[in-house]
Amino acid sequence: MVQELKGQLSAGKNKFAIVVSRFNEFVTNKLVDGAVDCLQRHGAGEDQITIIWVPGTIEITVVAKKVAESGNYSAVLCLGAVIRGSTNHYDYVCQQISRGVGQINYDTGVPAIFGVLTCDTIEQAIERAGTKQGNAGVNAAMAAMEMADLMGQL
Ligand code: INI
Repeated sequence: MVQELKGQLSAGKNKFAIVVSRFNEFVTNKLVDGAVDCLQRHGAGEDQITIIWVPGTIEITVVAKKVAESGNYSAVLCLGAVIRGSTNHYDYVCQQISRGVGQINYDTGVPAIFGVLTCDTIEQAIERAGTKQGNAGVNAAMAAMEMADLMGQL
């Protein structure tokens, strides 16, 4: 019989850290609200969720890596909002965060979830922070629960 593994969409006894950027806080606040609400609806108690604020998206990875290495969390949600401006700064921030989050996964073996919006306009970001296109914080929370549970089965 073929063995098939799938993570449960449940918080279980897992602990989740949310590392979130204050830059574009009007958007990232909504991502945190969505993530926390989703985790709690799937059984997480307050003691299972830790929210850590950092100045900007660039600062997420150093903190998320330390959190992952601590061994105290089953998954780390990285939440931020990068919105294109009139210079190419956006490209550098996007490059750093996508590479950094990937690296945390490889280096620590703790699932680091990429919940960073990378948008051309503020409207696109708002659409993905609890309006037309859902909430990227909710998606990140679901991925975190599924991965935390799956990693426990391996
Ligand atoms: N940080 C963000 O989280 N989002 C952005 O849109 C953004 N832009 O475009 O500048 C941004 N920049 C700040 C960056 O993350 C660092 O905090 C800063 O460079 C200091 O290291």
